[in-house]
Amino acid sequence: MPEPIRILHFADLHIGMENYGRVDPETGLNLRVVDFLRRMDEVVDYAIAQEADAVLFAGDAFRTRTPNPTHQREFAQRIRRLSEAAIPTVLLVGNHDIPLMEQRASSVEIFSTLAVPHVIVADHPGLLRLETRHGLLQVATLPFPVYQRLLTREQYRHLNRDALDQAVSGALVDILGQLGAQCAPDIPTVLLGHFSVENAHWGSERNIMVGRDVTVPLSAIADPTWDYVALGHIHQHQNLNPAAFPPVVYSGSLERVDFGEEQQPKGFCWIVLERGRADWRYIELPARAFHTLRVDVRMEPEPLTAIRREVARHRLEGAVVRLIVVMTPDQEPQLRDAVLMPLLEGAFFAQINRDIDRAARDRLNGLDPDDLTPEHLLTRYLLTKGRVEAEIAPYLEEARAIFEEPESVA
Ligand SMILES: [Mn+2]
Repeated sequence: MPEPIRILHFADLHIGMENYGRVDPETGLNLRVVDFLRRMDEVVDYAIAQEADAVLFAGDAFRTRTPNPTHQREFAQRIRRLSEAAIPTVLLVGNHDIPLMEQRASSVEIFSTLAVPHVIVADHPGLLRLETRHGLLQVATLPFPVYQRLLTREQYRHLNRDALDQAVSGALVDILGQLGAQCAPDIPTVLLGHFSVENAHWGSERNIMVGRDVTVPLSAIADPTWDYVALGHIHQHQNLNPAAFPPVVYSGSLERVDFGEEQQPKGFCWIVLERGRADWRYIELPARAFHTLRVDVRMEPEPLTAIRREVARHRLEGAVVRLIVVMTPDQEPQLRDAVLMPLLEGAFFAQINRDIDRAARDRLNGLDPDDLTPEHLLTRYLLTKGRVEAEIAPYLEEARAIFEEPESVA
């Protein structure tokens, strides 16, 4: 019997996320970037200490497709540690890594250009055979789908958006079939992908996604051709095939990007793999905590006491904190930042949002927001931000695709 292969699967690093941070004078780096890099250190430490046979990164290394040289250096230093430990490491290309023009380089292509030992960049669909310390491992790679590459010019020009999504989804299913057919049947096999799977639970990031995002049906990937499906793209960790084989797993991101991820654990996956069998577990990392404190003081004779009470219920030390206070216009003068901020002392980052009773309805000219469609609300919002009607159409067009999404569970 061959010994099983031990694999570390992680995804969605997004180095360069700086919101809620500030510059650290010692390193010159934004402290939130330092958080993300610490998590990557923990991943690399774990892989080396546990003698991983392979590391599979499921895409989105940086926040943007043009990361700055400092962020590139920090990422490369950590990949170098895996390379020096002779751990085969696959870097899959996610949507945040893809150049706008096909001829240009992805943000991780430099590793293949320099032929960094043991590091493989996967920027197109394909089948890798990795020689690990515990034998061969097959890795089928499916990076983020680029419409222009998967469709013919004719299709791309003439199909409407729903038909386009259908066509791309169909193309991906075809590619999955072809990759599966190339696999040797007796070798442990992983599918490594960066895309959305039907019925996956989204956190808030769906709201900030722009552009197209095709969805692959779960039935197309929950196939025993694969012993484990390692996914990236959605930041919330989840197994989409919990009752059956193989596991279809989003490892999720390593750090919280915003308050939408407040409730999500953050970490990576460790898999002990044999042909026909995957024992895997989720390893949680000490990501920085996010806390939303919401206090409605409109009926409170002593609003400050009510706020103090809510603050005392949370551990704010080192956390990113937002305090939302629902108040009346009369209460506003006694609840200024100078009064509230000291209550949040010890937080890593604190922000105060005042939700003043009158404001929302005034901007809506007396209309009840509950009676308005999302399109109406977005239009009103853009108008109050000084946009003219003609500029609003493209926003609505993009937003409609989001509004039409079925209610997300997360
Ligand atoms: Mn992504």
